[in-house]
Amino acid sequence: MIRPFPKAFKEDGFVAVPQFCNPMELSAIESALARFIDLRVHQLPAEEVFYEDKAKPETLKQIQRMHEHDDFFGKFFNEKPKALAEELLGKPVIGKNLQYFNKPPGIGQATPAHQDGHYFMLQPCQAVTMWMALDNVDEENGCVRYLRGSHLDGMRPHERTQTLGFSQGIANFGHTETREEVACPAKPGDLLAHHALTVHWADANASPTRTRRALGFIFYGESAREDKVAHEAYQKNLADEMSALGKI
Ligand SMILES: O=C(O)CCC(=O)C(=O)O
Repeated sequence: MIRPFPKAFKEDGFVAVPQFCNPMELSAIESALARFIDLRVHQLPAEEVFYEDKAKPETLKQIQRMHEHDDFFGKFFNEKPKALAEELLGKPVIGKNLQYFNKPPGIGQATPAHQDGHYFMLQPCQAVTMWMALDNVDEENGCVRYLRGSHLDGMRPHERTQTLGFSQGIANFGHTETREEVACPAKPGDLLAHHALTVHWADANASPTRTRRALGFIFYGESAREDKVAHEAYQKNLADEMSALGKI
């Protein structure tokens, strides 16, 4: 039996929504994205744009806060994704981030296992992240993977990683996991949504030819309180470190 999305989200900590965007919506997103990459990316602060190799524009891997820099993405973010976030969390939400993710062919790195709530620093930890495929994403080019029900186990200890864009990963991940691992292949327009406590990760892009592009949408429950001081201090230290290493 197919469970309603909020029920699946509550029980599993994630839900797959096939064809969240139709071909017409996707085509509008692709045009806006191409325009954004062409015209806006070079104006953004270094800590909002990451490349696998910053000397090679074709290795663009992440853009942050696109909704703040572009009217199309600002409007889109606050329509369908926001409505779904409110349905899944069962409460009003605030849009926090619209991100672009890519894993360029052959060099796109793995995403370490993590819980988004560790980055968000919220009390209580009520937030939802959505991830919508723009390419065909499968096991070869690094589909998202979840531990089903892991949002029920609370926050796990994280430690520093050397992955640009995912600086924290779960310590000792994989040593004693008991929850079921679920790989989530997706087609363009398919969306995954997960709770901020759900453990997830993705492999590197092992395809020599295929990109692995996606948009991410992050919404916090309106009543969740952010530790802004700690969050900004962490982000600043990280940006200083990345800059000193020549990574951004
Ligand atoms: O694109 C990925 O590999 C991971 C994205 C992710 O971790 C997230 O959206 O929370």
